[in-house]
Amino acid sequence: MTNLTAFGLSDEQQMFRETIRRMAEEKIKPRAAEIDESGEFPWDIVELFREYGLMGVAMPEAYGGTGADLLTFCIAVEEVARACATSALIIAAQHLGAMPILIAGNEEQKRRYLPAIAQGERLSAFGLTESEAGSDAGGTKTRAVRNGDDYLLTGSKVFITNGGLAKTMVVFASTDPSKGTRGISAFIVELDQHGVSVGRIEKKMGIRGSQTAQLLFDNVRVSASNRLGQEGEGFKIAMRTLDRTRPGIAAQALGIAQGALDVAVDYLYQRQQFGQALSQFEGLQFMIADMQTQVEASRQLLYRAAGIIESAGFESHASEEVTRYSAMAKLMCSDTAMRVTTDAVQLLGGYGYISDYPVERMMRDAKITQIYEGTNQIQRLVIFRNMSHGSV
Ligand code: COS
Repeated sequence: MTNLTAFGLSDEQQMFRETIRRMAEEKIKPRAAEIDESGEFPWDIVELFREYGLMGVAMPEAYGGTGADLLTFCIAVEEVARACATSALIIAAQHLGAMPILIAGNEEQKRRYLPAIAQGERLSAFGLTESEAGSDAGGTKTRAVRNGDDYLLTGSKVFITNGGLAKTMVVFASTDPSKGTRGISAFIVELDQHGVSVGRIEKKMGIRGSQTAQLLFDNVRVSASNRLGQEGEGFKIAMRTLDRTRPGIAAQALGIAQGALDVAVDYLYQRQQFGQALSQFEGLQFMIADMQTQVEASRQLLYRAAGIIESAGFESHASEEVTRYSAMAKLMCSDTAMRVTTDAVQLLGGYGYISDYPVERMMRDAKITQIYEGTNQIQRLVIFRNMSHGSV
């Protein structure tokens, strides 16, 4: 029988957590402020993750990954985010870029594209969002027009994580605009080819070491053999992808929250005011108690979501439970991250507001988790739509 330890983890998952925590503490935490300050993508961290097998942590061994489960992936993202949210996003974004291929690719497509992503030789990206198609992802205007054995892709995608760095991207484009969401198709696109260019690179509030860019497609030739599934299946592939990747954002948010809580607790024991440590003041103790409770409740919901999604597998069709839990975990963990980091800044007072301490960075980093991979308003809509009467 599996021996479950802290948080209901197996011995193996617990050991994995300790390994990643140590790595993050020793090798990533000392880089976090610098990555934020410079806004430069940390290629050294990609190399570190390759060493630890983290670029394809939840991808099957058959395609070059380590074959771990979704909960193990979440633990990796959480532990890294506790030290540096930008670094954690590298793992989550790689998972997002690979997921449409994992869930909808044929054997040939998986063997051709996944190993380089899983091994971290190529960064990947997910091309859904457009300037007029954000929450309304079905409003995709990028067109894919059939041309013999190929398609010609024209349009643009915005807010693309790893934009300008990734070499492989799944692009969602309309093959039949008259059919709305049922006219969207998904294509694996190699980005180092004629017709692809990088537009604006965004200046962001947080996750500043991650590169977010606009990508432009001008009659980009993509072989029909690079289409994922059938024409018109793209929107559902995108939704099923997000069902499986939102827990990664939840894990990132949870790690940020835990990191901020750690700093706040340490500070409370060290800082003296009115002749005693701040930890002696009941009002501040109550704040910490609330933060701890929110973090732990979020963790339990995320771990449960990871278990449910893992049992559904990559290829399962729409499942209300999977969709609902994924959205609930993302909603709760990111709202917790925002609350906890804001309170951590408050607890550190003036020191919380300056960059000598990491909590102001954590508060800036937390904000994006309420926005990307679907705003929390969209998560609430998704949760409600996927509740059967009496669902528990
Ligand atoms: N799994 C499988 N199929 C799904 C699904 C899911 N999770 N969610 C929706 N679908 C299917 C629906 O069943 C429907 O199928 P039919 O055409 O056969 O009826 C189709 O997809 C369209 O669904 P729906 O009518 O719900 O689409 P909407 O246009 O109302 O949009 C939301 C649904 C708002 C949920 C969707 O656009 C969304 O998730 N938006 C946020 C996008 C996002 O997260 N962007 C971030 C990008 S990554 S940074």
